Amino acid sequence: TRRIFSGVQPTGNLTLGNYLGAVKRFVEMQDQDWQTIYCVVDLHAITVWQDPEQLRRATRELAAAFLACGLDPARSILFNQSQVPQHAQLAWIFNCVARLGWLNRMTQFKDKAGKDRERVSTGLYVYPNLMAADILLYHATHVPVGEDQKQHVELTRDIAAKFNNDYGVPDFFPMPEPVIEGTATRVMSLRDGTKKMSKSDPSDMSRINLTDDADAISQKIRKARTDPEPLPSEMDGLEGRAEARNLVNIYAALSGLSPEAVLAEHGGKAFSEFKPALADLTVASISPISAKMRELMGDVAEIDRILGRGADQAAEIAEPILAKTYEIVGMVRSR
Ligand code: AQP
Repeated sequence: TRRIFSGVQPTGNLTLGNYLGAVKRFVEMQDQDWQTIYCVVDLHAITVWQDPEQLRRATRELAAAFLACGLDPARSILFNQSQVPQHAQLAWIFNCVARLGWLNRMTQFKDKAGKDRERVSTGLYVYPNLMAADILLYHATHVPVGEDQKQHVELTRDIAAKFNNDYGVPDFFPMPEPVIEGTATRVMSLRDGTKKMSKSDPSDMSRINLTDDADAISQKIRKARTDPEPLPSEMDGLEGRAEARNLVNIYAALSGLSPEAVLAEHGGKAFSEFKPALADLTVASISPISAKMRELMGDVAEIDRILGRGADQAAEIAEPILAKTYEIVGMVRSR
């Protein structure tokens, strides 16, 4: 079987980027021929400071977002990472497999650490090793992610290959493939077409949150940065126009049309005309999800039950794989 694993950090409001690039696609995959395992990666979240109360809320809210987007706990495993301790256990082994030089090349660390590298947590640095553990703990074969995570999946393959080679177990860990598909693998900031839309961008105007109401969404799209030219009718007319391309891609992803088809329909229009159409489409796509999320958040105990059941199912797969890993490495297991 093809087994999918992917995770999302409970670090605050989910953005349209997380939705289109990740959650929406994850849910679509449960309808195909995959075993799907999705994780709210709370251990990853604390690589940067999280207020404990906020973290608890964000964890449940992210689970609610998955459910609101159509994730079915009968067909997919949904759980939060810290309830399956094998993630942290395998990550330690991988801390001893991955090389410092590999981690030094991770662009996300460079971006997130910024200039003040001496002061970031060591967890932020070894984050990719924990991500490798998340994936390999289930012998997952496919990892749906946005563009920004491609390098981390490649590192996961390097770790798997080195482990298999060092311990002489050629096929123990599979080489997982990143699955980066669709028109919204990299949704950009509404304020700067060269930066990705991100939960942690200091400007709320740069992103659309799944919890934004219709007015906020319309205002953010109206104020989104664009150039003064009308939309082109063909794709090559988007060359060098990052902001215009981004809005077209968002429209395409939300409508299920190709970007070409969006341009065929809207080419020649000024942004003053295209933006309201995009805002209407965004509101129509997002408001049922946020309404459902609010409803689900009214019964936190039920969300916790779903996460707990998911953790039990996940641990059932993970435990034998971790036990085998310990055995391969040479850990004595006497009880
Ligand atoms: N802008 C984006 N476009 C498409 N996909 C995106 N993803 C994130 N941003 C975009 C995808 O969402 C999944 C979950 O991401 P994450 O929460 O684990 O962390 P991230 O990639 O670091 O996302 P953020 O929103 O930028 O969070 P912060 O600000 O906390 O770092 C991943 O599959 C990712 O590719």
